Amino acid sequence: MTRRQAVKTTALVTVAIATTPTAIAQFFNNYNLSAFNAGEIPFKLPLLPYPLAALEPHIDAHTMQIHHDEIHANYVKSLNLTFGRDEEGSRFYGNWIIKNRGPNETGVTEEKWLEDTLLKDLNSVPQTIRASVRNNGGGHYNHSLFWQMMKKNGGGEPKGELAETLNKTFGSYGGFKEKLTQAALEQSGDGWAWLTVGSSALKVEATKNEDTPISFGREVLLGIDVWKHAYYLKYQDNRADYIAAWWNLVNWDFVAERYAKLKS
Ligand code: MN3
Repeated sequence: MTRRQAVKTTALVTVAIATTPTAIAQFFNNYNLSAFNAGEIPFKLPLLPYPLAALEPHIDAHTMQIHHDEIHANYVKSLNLTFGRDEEGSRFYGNWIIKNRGPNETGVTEEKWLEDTLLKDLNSVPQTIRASVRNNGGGHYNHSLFWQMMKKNGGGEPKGELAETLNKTFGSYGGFKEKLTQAALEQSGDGWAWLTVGSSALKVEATKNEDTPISFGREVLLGIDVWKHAYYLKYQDNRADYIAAWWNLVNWDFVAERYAKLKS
């Protein structure tokens, strides 16, 4: 997907949400204005943990700028539009939201709520907003992790327990690398390839669009975005070169920490 197409698609999503005011109004007809502060932005775009140019030459600054500042930002914006809409500066939420979350009362962030409740149980999300939560919420979750899974001068091989488990599961680190590379190459169209952990230990898998493994009972350890917006400017249609370059960025410390936290 070219940048123009990506922007157009995102714009269509936004328009689709904004042009169904009746459905939104019906859904939010008992909204409680007092539950949220005026001007509050519930879901937030995280800052990149490094400058836009930090991942060069593997991923260029312009791609990062579009990817983070526009594409990820649009997921966040669309997600916020899904749960409420700006009306003269104030934002309102439906009773369902107020009943089913409690960030303001409990200190649980919107992002934690998205992860633990919405994405892990998409069927519990009202049908009116389920597709948006799946796409925009999945996009927000996936990208928030993706930025942290990379770093300047990353790459190499993992150490410690994660390395041992990778060896045990895939025969060797090389075996794992080949499997994830293959999954990333074979994902047709937009999507992601992942290393996940769950009851059946480590697994390499792929998802379409912004579907995220946590919606299918898995936890994410590492993932590569193979949407064209992630590489098209620099690599055009050569996804294989992008994937090969991406391995030089993997933040294994971050992945190992997640593994230690999630394996039990
Ligand atoms: Mn992306």
